[in-house]
Amino acid sequence: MPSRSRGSSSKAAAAGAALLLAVGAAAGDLSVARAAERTVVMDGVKFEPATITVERGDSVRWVNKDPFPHTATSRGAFDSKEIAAGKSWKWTARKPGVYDYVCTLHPTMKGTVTVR
Ligand SMILES: [Cu+2]
Repeated sequence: MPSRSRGSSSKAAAAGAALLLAVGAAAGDLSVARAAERTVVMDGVKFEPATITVERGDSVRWVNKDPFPHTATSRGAFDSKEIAAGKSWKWTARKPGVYDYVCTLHPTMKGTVTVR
């Protein structure tokens, strides 16, 4: 009796592990296929590209190539705070909409992220 119950519980554990593996692999494939990372470069006191459209779930990474800090700030939506020279900051787009943003340090620096 003890050996029988031991046998069946290890069988169940093996089945559970196989199921977890299968679910994990499927989720991994989905995220690789669907979530993209897009880059906006901050260079010459400009966002390049200034206008970008992404899919919900994608992320946008701002990369500061200027030798001084910038921000990517969309009131009520996202705020990178100061991104130092040579650094970057990433935001994941979770909600569809049109997000106008500025650099709070250089108000002539403007951009738009559209999330579909
Ligand atoms: Cu700036």
